[in-house]
Amino acid sequence: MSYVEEVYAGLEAKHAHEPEFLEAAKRVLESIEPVVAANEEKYRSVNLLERLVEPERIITFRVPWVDDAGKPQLNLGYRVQFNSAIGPYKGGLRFHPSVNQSILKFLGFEQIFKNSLTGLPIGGGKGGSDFDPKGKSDAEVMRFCQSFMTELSKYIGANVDVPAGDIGVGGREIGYLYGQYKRITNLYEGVLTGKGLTFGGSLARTEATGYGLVYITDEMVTAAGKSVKDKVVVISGSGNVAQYAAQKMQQLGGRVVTMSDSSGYVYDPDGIKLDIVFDIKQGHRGRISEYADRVPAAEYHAGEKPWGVKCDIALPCATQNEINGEAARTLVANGCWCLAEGANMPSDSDAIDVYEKARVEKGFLFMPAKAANAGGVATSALEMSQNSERLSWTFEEVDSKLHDIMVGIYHKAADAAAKYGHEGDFVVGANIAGFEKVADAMAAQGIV
Ligand code: NDP
Ligand code: 2IT
Repeated sequence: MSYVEEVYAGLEAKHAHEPEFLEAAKRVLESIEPVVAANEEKYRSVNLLERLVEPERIITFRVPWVDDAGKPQLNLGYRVQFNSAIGPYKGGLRFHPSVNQSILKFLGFEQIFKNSLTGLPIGGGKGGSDFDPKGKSDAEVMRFCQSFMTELSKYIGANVDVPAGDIGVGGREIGYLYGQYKRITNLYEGVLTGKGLTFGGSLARTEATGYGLVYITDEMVTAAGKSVKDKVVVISGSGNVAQYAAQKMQQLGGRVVTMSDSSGYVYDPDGIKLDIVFDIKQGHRGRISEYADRVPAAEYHAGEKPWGVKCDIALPCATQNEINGEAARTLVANGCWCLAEGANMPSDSDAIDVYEKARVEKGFLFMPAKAANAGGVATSALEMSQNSERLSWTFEEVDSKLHDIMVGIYHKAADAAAKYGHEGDFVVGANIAGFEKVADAMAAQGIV
């Protein structure tokens, strides 16, 4: 057994009940095999891989709160502080009924390499709760956030751990969480990112993940001698990432024809009208089905995902495992030649095997999440910099840095893949490029 296989076998035995985490760990460990083989003695001597796959700390706590009817409610809260070798823990908070330790460990593990790829000094973490903000009043969301932060505040800080948004956590939730942190600690510090612009938030953070996804997609497509202009683009999700991916894609001339939520997807052959999506989702937290009620040319497909729609480019921007092998085969058979992941781990292992086969056979372009959606956390790190120097940069300044970071990530992934004999395989390239910096820092800091 190779060192990588040994470590994975140990992980599987210890954490058999954590399928999402095992899936993410397996993919990374397989990818970094060539680097590990070249440095085996060095890594083994400090137990590097065994330490890499275990979080430094997991904090779990109960979150009691009272609903509008005066009834007591209880949720679970978590923070996975996975790896602080290259900087303070950094990563989002997810509020969704599906949240459990396996999902947060997979997200925290991916975050280590994603954050490393940005080139900025941020470690990996993730947190959240099985609380569902959907259908709750603002007052209920506020009371929940206050209770959640009352406990979380003991473990975070501007130089310790800096959470941000993710599914179910947007500007409203970050505002309530920040207010409670400040009230409890009496500190006005950049302890959360994605803050409102009037209290330390960064311009372009709202747009950053979606814009960054399109910047790296554009770079990859251009490097392959093609263009996104006039191409048909299928997007899943209609939340923060999906909305701004759609906006930037339209600005570059792509024709976005679908968006979705967990109830179904809409198809608009004339191109999605984003002012309507913004009104539905940002204006009144409505369902995407409303789009078809308002746009006569659009169709609504209840209970379905958009992967059967013919397209050139697919940008999954909803959640993990939303594309399986069958959906991936349908996409490729229908002529899709490029897929970049806005969501974290939206493609399951079978789907990734389909992309890899299509890459080898016909140059299919695939950019995995940890590279493709790194623009959000990169801009969070830019928000931390602005908070530290107590200054605010212009939209253009932040957007231009974001663009440079995404172009840089494309080249890091492409170069690392080529260096280890996997030219064009950005899964291997992103994992290796992300891993090398973290491994160096861990080895240098001793067995801690
Ligand atoms: P939002 O909460 O703003 O939007 C999530 C979207 O995905 C909604 O349309 C939601 O539909 C849909 N969705 C969520 N869960 C499911 C599900 N189980 N099945 C089908 N659809 C689902 O979240 P974000 O846009 O912020 O996040 C989307 C993805 O991007 C996540 O994977 C997240 O981890 C990733 N990401 C986010 C970053 C950020 O900066 N926000 C940064 C990097 C990655 P519904 O409303 O019906 O639930
Ligand atoms: O998955 C992610 O990278 C995020 N949800 C953003 C994390 C952050 O700290 O901005």
